[in-house]
Amino acid sequence: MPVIFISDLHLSPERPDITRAFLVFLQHRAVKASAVYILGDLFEAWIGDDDPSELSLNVQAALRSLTDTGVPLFVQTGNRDFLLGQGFAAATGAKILPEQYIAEHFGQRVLVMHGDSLCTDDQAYQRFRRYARNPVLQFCFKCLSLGRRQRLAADLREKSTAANSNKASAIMDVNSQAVDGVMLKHGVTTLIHGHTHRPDRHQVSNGERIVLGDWHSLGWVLSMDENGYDLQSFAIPAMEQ
Ligand code: LP5
Ligand code: MN
Repeated sequence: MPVIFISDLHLSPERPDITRAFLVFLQHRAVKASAVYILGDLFEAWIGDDDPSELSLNVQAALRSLTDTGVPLFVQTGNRDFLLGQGFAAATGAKILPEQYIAEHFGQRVLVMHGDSLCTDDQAYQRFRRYARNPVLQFCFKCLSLGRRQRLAADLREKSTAANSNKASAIMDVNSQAVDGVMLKHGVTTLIHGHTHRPDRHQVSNGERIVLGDWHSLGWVLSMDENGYDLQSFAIPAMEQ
């Protein structure tokens, strides 16, 4: 049975088609996997494990159904859902992984990451990242009401979209020295990440860098088995009006 890697679904109430495609994927595909890895940005914005929204509860229930069938589920956080925590892990049965994690399957060691920390040319983002990952700030944020957290998250999303429209595309991609450095540090020849929304397979100095795609009009899945990797996409059907 294959191991499956996905990332950047950006689930939100505005895109019920993607949520539906994900629930179908869990029921028909993920249940046949020997492990499922979600490498960050499962959600468009996660404001805390206490969010009682329909989307949050439905997705957590679906992930719990998956882990109840015995499929191990591993989740990394991304730059949109870095507040996913132990409440989410307890509700879903998922194991939350550190930012850099070595997955071992079929006799291979592979480094998995969300990928945002590799975008070192994007200095404005790296500054924001350090700020947003500050535990004291996160604690203060989680003390706010759900409504205020939602408004702050929406404000951050707006600022991010505006900032991105002024950034060169190359700046928002991974830095090749950062890639080489992290692969050397872990002694791996394969790195799998998401975040950049540029699905592809690249030969790099130390082996291969496989980039997962974001789910938009297409969904992306990387399947690994004893024969290697297969990066696949599929169409996400539109909702009937
Ligand atoms: O996300 P995306 O694709 O638009 O762009 C990312 C980088 N942007 C971000 C910001 C997120 O989108 C915000 C999501 C917040 C949801 C969770 C809320 C929890 C908040 C908890 C706070 C403790 O990640 C973007 C990159 C791009 O990827 C490509 O890599 O370029 O980086 C930026 O846009 C950063 C900007 O350059 C600067 C951001 C300005 C905001 C500063 C306001 C600070 C006020 C903070 C108040 C809490
Ligand atoms: Mn991301």
